[in-house]
Amino acid sequence: MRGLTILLPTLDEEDALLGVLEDIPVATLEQQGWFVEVLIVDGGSADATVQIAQDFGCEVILQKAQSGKGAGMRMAFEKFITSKNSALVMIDADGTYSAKDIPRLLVKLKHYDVVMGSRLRGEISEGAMTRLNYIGNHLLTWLAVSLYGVPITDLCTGAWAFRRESIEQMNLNSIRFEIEAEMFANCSNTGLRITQVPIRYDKRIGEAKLGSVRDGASIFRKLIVRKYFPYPHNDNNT
Ligand SMILES: Nc1nc2c(ncn2[C@@H]2O[C@H](COP(=O)(O)OP(=O)(O)OP(=O)(O)O)[C@@H](O)[C@H]2O)c(=O)[nH]1
Ligand SMILES: [Mg+2]
Repeated sequence: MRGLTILLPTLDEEDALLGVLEDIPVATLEQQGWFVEVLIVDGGSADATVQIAQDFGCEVILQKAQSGKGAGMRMAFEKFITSKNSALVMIDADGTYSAKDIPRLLVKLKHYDVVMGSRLRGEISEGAMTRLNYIGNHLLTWLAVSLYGVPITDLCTGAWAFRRESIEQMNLNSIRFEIEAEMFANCSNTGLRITQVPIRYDKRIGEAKLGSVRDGASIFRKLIVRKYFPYPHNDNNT
């Protein structure tokens, strides 16, 4: 059996988290040869999120120094590297993604280094994505494809699968929701084999933390910056 880390970033997801955890198809994953470990990185929830995660038996990382999904993912990647696990799947913990899609992502990972779940090629249920976010997601994806030449269909997806080596080579400095753009830029710049599978996208449970305009602008900026400066400069956030 090979080790699989399922990584869930959380911030005040007490209404959604348990459903996501219960949906993880452990038996199917074991049949595929995976031993499953769930890792939660929490950005400072003020609700029962952390308690729910601990009661379920998940390992929990608390972001004490800096909040933000990007900062959390980077902490979790460092933790993953200290494990012996062979692959990592991340999905948002807000009930928008289905953990039942994880085995399909992993099947593709046999032949690729990175697998992205595409909402825009999959099924978006009614009310799950605002019109503004729908247009923004298409524009940012188009920009990413134009700059990096890798034919993806959904840059800002929150569902990804990585081989261990893909995480090991990751060099990132994102703090908030520009993390997905930076992961894509990094994997493209280093020539990793990236593919995608269509996935379902449902209406969020609980409140969104992403601000469409503010975060859309920093995703745009990150795509441009990483095209010309492929690696982070530590003294500032470029
Ligand atoms: N660790 C950590 N996770 C966070 C933080 N902020 C948000 N998240 C989680 O990151 C995931 C994505 O956040 P959302 O608020 O759903 O943002 P989004 O999915 O891009 O936007 P919506 O489409 O509006 O839901 C969710 O599981 C959040 O709980 C944070 O500061 N730290
Ligand atoms: Mg969401």
